[in-house]
Amino acid sequence: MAQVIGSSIKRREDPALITGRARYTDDLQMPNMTYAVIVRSPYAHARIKSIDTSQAEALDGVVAVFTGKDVAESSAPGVVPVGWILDGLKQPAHPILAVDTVRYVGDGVAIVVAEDRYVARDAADLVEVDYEPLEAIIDPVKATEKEVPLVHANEADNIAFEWEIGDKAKTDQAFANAAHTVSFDLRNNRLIPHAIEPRAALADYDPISGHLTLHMTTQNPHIHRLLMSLASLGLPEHKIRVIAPEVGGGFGSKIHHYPDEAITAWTSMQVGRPVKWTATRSEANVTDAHGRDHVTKAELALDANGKILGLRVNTYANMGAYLSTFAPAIPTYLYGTLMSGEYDIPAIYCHVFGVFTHTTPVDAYRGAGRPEATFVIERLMSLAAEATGLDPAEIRRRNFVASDAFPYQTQVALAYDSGNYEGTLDKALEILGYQDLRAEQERRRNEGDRLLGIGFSSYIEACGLAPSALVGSLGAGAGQWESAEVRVHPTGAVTAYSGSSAHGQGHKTTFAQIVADKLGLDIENVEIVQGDTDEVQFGWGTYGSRSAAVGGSALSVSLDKVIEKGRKIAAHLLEAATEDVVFEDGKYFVRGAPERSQGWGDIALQAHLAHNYPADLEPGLEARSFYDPSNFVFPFGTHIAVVEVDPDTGEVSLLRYVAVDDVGNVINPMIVDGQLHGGIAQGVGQALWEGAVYDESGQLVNGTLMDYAIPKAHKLVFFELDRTVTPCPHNPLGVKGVGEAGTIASPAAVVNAVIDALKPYGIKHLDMPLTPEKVWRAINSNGNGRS
Ligand code: MCN
Repeated sequence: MAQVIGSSIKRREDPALITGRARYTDDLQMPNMTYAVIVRSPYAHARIKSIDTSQAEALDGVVAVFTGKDVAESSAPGVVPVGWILDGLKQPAHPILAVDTVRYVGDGVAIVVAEDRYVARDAADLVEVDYEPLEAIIDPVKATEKEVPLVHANEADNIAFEWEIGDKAKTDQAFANAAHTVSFDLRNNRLIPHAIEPRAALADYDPISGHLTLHMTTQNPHIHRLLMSLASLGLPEHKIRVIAPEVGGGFGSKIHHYPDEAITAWTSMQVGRPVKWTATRSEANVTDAHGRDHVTKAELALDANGKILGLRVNTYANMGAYLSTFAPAIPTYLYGTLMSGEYDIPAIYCHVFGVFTHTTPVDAYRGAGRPEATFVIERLMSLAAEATGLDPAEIRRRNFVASDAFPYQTQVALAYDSGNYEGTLDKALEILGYQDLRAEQERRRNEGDRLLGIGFSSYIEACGLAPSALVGSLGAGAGQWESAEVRVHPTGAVTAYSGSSAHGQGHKTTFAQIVADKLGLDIENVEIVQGDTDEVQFGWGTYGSRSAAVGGSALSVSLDKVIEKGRKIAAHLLEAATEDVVFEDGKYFVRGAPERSQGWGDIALQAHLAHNYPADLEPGLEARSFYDPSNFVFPFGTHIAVVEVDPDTGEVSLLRYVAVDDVGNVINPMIVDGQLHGGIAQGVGQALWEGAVYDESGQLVNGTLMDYAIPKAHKLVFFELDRTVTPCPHNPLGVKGVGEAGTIASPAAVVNAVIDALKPYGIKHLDMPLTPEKVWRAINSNGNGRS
């Protein structure tokens, strides 16, 4: 039988998606349903003097209006918790509706419920909030200074936490001994996630049974059930059912526990009717947790041969007005620990301030800390190439962790599982035709043609977060194992329940491939169920590119269990010893005698009939596993961007993009390529076009798609992808994650390419996004411009 794992089976999800049959939260209708609109602060910082809801309440069709005071006076805890605690972390209260102070534009102050969404919208405009505007602080560096507005008045300052990793003294010593040092200051631009489907919730509280059913746009239904129960609603966990219907992308933004879904659920409990809330696009842009937003100084010390001696990084991470669910982990354990990149670096020190400002909270966005770390190290490597006169490919090669050095313990906590960094670099150079391209670059420079730039990013990422005991010791309020239950039906067909929760990644295809491959089944006989806390055993959900490595492994372990049980039944039927029975291509037979066999379906039927059956075995064929890996997985690769810069306009065009990735064994090559395509596009977006811009008063000035530029297909190129395969040594499938790889690698590749193109102008660094205006000004500010 053909191997199913490793085949580019078409996504089983797509027919429903592309024919419009898929049902998203906002498509759902319930009898007696009402619609909610959340009234939001137009100020970044203000005191709420009073709220008058009387006009809104008087509007025909309005069911109820609630404010933060109503929540505070109810029996519900009514807060949004923090899910990752660092030493010394400030944890100011975060109510699900603001009570006396608003802290960012978009902070919710009231909720209006009406018979239809248009009445709710009109009534929201009738809620009169009397604000006393206060001075806002937006810049994360300024926010740490003295005499600045405090985001949380009862805290001493705006520093949410201070965190460090590595050895400062040893790193300082490395710099003292260096033949070359390079440094740069950077702003890693703030990004808005822009999942195609905005966040939405449909809460249905039944006052008789006390049960709440909450359909919502979530990447992790069980986490949301837990936090709704503990922190927001105070309902017993077993009386809450969270369901993720079709979810139209998340990119991290649907991990977090937001006030909005909680207040929707709380409101349904008050009115005793179903309540639906769906964010508008502009609302999503000010309330979905943003990503990145670091201000960093980074320095690299090297010896005379271009070998790295030390790396020093100081970062101010903008956390926004409140700590979002996993926000404290992003600029710390998902950032500082990645600083060694693919390199053997003997001394590293990374220091981080997490800072409150009057802006939208910042949390995980595709890559989450790892793109920021990769940007630091990969820009430094290109600056170091320049300083040492080495080719950017050569300086990387000189510093790679050798392929025989795994497992490799870095100076910043992580132990890389397996790798072959030269392998991906060599392959990428070959695909690119590197030497010819450099010659072409030289020719263009000499002939005054449009500028050509070649940019490298040899990245590593840590994903498939684990093990639970370790992340717990680092402050996680979550486990990082994953669950899978396999139910074999009497015909041998299988329904598998996974604690992962896909929202675009194609688990219904890839997880079914794992089942079909292991059991020798046609994939049509496999169904994957996710995203419903009443149907699926507890699981931690989908983020951190963990589902294949952790959720897929849990599934594999459960499959091994049902295969093992089947072996006992087969041994009984074949009148052989269990250890002599083998299972291959969906059949059990005595080793060496395949002509007498029991098929998977025969065994499944016998397990249910239990007529001719081993005496000491229970009937039925089901297994459940909770898989807790022994380590993260560490995918890696080399991405190379080739750009053209028009010196007259500053316009950057992407000419080629070569990506050679290694994600271990591959379950579905087409899905893996698709994940890379999406990720690369998002990373190119960060490098060239995207960035949330706040004015001094805290208004998000580009909060609509008219002025926030997300990548468009015609601005991109056909990505040239290839891979090497270095299996993960510690999970049963040998897989590593791929969901974020493209986003992690690509910003540095593109920026390195643009700076390479601008070399004749002596430009060392420009902050993302590299808009035509920024590039044009840089060219002209050095007096070299042609205009
Ligand atoms: N896969 C595979 N072989 C591998 C690794 C993965 O075939 N060696 C397959 C998996 O089985 C899965 C897909 O590739 O179908 C992605 O797997 P994985 O890397 O495990 O990532 P997750 O499924 O955990 O998805 C999370 C990841 C993250 S963190 C973000 S952010 C992201 C991403 O996935 N958001 C996405 N991809 C996205 N894709 C879509 N369409 N929408 C999003 O919001």
